[in-house]
Order: sequence, then C-alpha cells, then structure tokens
Amino acid sequence: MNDLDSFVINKGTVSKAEKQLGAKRPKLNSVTLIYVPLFFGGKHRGTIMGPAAVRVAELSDRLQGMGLVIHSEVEIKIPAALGWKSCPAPEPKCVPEIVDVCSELAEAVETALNNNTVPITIGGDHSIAIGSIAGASAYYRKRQEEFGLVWLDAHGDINTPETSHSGNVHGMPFAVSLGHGDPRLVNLGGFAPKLNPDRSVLIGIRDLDPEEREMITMSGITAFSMRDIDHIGLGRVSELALSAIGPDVSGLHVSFDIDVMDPDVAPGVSTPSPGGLNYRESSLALTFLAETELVRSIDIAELNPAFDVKNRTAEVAVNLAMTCMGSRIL
Ligand SMILES: [Mn+2]
Repeated sequence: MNDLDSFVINKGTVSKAEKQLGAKRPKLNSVTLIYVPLFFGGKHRGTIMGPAAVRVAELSDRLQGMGLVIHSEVEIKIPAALGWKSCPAPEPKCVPEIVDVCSELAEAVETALNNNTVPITIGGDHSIAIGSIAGASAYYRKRQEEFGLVWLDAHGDINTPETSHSGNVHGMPFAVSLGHGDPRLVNLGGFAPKLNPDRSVLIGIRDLDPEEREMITMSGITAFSMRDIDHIGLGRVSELALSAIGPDVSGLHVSFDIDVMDPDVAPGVSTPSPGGLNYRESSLALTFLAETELVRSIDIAELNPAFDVKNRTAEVAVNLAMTCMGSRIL
C-alpha cells in the first residue's frame, strides 16, 4: 500500500501515479471565445454579467498578446425576461431554458473543436458545463477517442433533483454529465453519459451536501478535497489527478468554477466558500494542466460581477485562462 492511497477517494490505488502522459500533440494556437451569460441555474442574477466583465478585463487582447489567434467570438443568447423566480417548483428549475442554451453551447463547442481551436466558454453559472461537456464529449465520441475531465470547484455540483435542496441546476452539472439527473439534461445531444467516471477528477471541494458525499463515492470519479490539498499540496494533487485520468486520453476538458478560489482572492462569485485555493495554487494547478499540452476545452464559470470588487475577480479569471492556455513565467 502506498501511503498516498488515502488521499484518493474511490481509487483504491495510485499505481498510475508516476506514469507519464501520452505522446504530445502539436500545440494549438487558436481559441474560440464563447460567451454564455446564463443565470437560470443559480439563485443570483449577477452571472449574467460574467462575459461582460472578462471583456472589460480584456480577455481577447490578452490572449492575443501571448501569441494566440482568436478564431471567433460566439455569443449565446439567453432568454431575457426569464429567471429562476419564474421557474416554479417542482424542481429542478428552468430546465427547458437551460436545455435550449446548453444545446446551442454544445454545438458551438463541438464546432470550435472541429475547427482545431480551443473553445473557452465564459459563464454564466456552472450549468453551462452541461452544454460545453456535451459538445466536447460529442467531438471525441465521433472520433472514438477518450478525453479526461478536470473539474475545479468548492462544491461537488453532483446533486440530482432527488438530492438537491434548492433545485438549482448549477448544483447538478457534474451529475448530469455522468448520466444522473433530469433526463432532459442528461440526454442533451442525444447520448449519455457524457463522461467516463474513470477519467473524471474533482479538485478543491470543501462545501458538499451530505448526499453529494455519497454520490461522489458511488459515481466512481476521483475527488481531492481541500484537506488533501492542504496535506500534500496542489502540485502533487495535480499530478495524481492527471495519473488518475490516465496517459491515453486525446484531450482534457477543464471546468474551472471560480469559487474554487478563496473569496479573499476571488470575491466575485455567486456562492463563495471560505478556505479555498489562493492565487498561486490555482495558477499552479492550471500550469500543470497546460504543460500536458492536452487542454482542448475550458469553462470559466460562476463569475458574478455584482459581488466583485473593482472587477478584480474577472482579472483573476483572465489570468487563469491565459495560464490554462500555456502562459508561463519562464
Ligand atoms: Mn460549480
């Protein structure tokens, strides 16, 4: 028994821990920016301003400044007059609207991948991941290739309508992508599940509903809590995460919920949770991912400028998107 075993929930072993990742592919230098100001999945409307805030923080210019080409910028329209208040119980809330938005997003992500660009989806609440992961999954599925998922979040986002206390879909996208939950969401794009739990990793959790703990165990994903990060460091956790996914994937999807960071660093989120990652830790995790040169699609979720301080969190989000795209110190 390796003494690191105890840090890896569900995986009985870290025997793959020291394996190298697979052969590197030519580096992509083109991105597609997809703006999705969705807020129906959460209880705060402010995520509607997320895309605007990263534009104010000059996401596009700064990516170009590091030598990347912006292939295109796509704006997914959100039904204007609707919100969770008009989505009555029984829960989950606003599912038809989220299905519409996520279907369009899935197509945009798949198209971007087909165009050999990296889609960066800017939310919007985290229910955007239902669409972006559906698009990425469809892309790999058609090629009979495997991909890995790295989900960074303070929360599990692995509720189902049965376990959810709020009925908010932004607490469900991981479960949906694994094939659990409302069938209208689960079957988006005509196939399910979107993810292989053996190649899916959750990092940074510290605020789980009791039922989510059970769900994480049952689902077969690999999860690293803040306790693990405190104990062995995020560098080691990142290595273990990549080895859990395995060396033989064609790409990685990174779903970054900004609330994985500590609210001191990133206050502009809908559901802040104390005790999160600091700036350097977040940067380190994304640097490790970028260095695999396998990151093919990215979500930046839950940016809520209504709770931000002088657009600071949007600036952090832009820096982290750049890191994920391979920006480095040396
Ligand atoms: Mn989330």
